[in-house]
Amino acid sequence: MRTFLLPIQKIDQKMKLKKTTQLRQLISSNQLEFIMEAHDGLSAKIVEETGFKGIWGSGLAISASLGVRDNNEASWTQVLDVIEFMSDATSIPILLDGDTGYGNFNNMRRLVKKLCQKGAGGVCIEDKIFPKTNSFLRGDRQPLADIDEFSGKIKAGKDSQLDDDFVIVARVEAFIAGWGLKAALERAEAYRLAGADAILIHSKLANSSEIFSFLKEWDNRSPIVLVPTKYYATPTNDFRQHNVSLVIWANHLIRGKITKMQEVAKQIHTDENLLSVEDMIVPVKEIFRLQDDQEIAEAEKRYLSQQAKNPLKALILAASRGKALGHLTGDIPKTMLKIGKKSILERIVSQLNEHEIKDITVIAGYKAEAITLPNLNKVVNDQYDTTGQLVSLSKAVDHLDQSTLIIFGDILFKKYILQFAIDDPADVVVIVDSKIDLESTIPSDYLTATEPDRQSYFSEESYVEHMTLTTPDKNHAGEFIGVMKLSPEAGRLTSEFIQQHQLEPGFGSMDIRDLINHLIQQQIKVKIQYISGNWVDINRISDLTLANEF
Ligand code: SPV
Ligand code: MG
Repeated sequence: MRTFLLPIQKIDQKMKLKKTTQLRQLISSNQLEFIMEAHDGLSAKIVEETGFKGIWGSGLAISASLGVRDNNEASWTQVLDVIEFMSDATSIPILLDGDTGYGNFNNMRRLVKKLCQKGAGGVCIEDKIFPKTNSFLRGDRQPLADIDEFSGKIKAGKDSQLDDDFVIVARVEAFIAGWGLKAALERAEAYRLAGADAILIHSKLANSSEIFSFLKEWDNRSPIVLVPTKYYATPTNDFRQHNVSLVIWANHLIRGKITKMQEVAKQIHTDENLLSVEDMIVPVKEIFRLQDDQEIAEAEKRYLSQQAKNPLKALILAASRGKALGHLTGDIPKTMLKIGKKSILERIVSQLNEHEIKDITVIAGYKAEAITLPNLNKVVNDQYDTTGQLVSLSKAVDHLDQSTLIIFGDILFKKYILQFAIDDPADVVVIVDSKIDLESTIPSDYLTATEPDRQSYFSEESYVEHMTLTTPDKNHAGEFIGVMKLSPEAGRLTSEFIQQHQLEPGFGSMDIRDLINHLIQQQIKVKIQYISGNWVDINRISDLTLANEF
């Protein structure tokens, strides 16, 4: 039988109960449970990863974080948008502080449906009049809802829930408005009979006397929820002993956040620099962790195109002076010589940019400080005068972990040439000019190949057999122009080669052709992309004329 393995994240989600069911279990378990206030996706996430089993979507905290008052100034849909972000960011249930239900029974019906759709676990509504005022403000003057009207609202909510386990908590404000125990009990009982899954009995006293007098009379008729913001000195065990089901820590993250924000803002304002706050706050990478950036990195591996997943980098070998160019390279390396209005290096870089290659590292040497182009990484081979290209390349081995173009810093070439290297999926690709001048007496990187350039679309693929620094002869299939591409695997072999050989005496004089010959010896196929002209390398003053014509 086949088994289908699910990615870990999916298993986690599958194993977790529905949020409504989780919340129902919190109010009906026979132990005291706790939920913690959150007011946005981030704080909700922090609540969950701290270990809380549920979230209080506090009206006070959400309105405060939106910069408005706890008087229904934020519309109910604006609150719902926040709840949606909170719910998406977490896997534990949210009990929304739904104030008065944002209107009458009909508004309550729509609210409950929408909360079910958006993945909340339940809603708590209080028996006040819309628009409400926070219970700790002018409490005595706050009018309470008519008991029947409020009971109808609870019934309407229960009748509209799309999920059997959705929780409706009825909050009794009788103590807040100064009506005393009898009124509180009368209301709580009416709401229980109307179908409320739990009763939140609220108090603004600094001690829990009202609450405990209520609990005594209530006698476990239904689950009880408390918000001990004002009577915070009451030992939690006392709630346990009174069979309280759920305690809400109602506003402590927003208060903690305000403390810290005021402290940090003041410090930066005073200091006019960031030195002293750096140790007071989380590093930016903690934000990325909380945003679960890691997940995107993994998803990219699965979903992005090869090119986007493994973007090309470029290394430009530009350490040499170009002595043959005399005074022209007195103050600058050859790569910075101007051909027309732009230096050779600028031209190479802008070609790379046109191919969307932005991660470019120049390996400088002679007059390295003269290389000042923006957006380039620069590493320096100090021994540029006595060493070859592989010593230069060794300065950038840690760049070879991705597909990499290696380009000599003293060549100019037509745009399509880079495209040939980019498009070829082979592990190692070299660009080879098959148009060679057999009369030339100038040594360069000539090579023999498995197939000559037949200049036909249907030609066999051709691979380098051997590359030598020599003058050309008829056995040569062409000249390596100084553009090659390495796959990550070829990059890894190149790094290994460099690491193994860099302490040996001969390493200092090795060039790219020695690397290519080594890769061939290791049975790595070095694929040729043939071109015919359309490039120049600049070695002598006479090359400058050619380059200018080019
Ligand atoms: C809230 O957190 O918004 C509440 C609790 O409703 S209280 O502020 O105590 O009224
Ligand atoms: Mg509230």
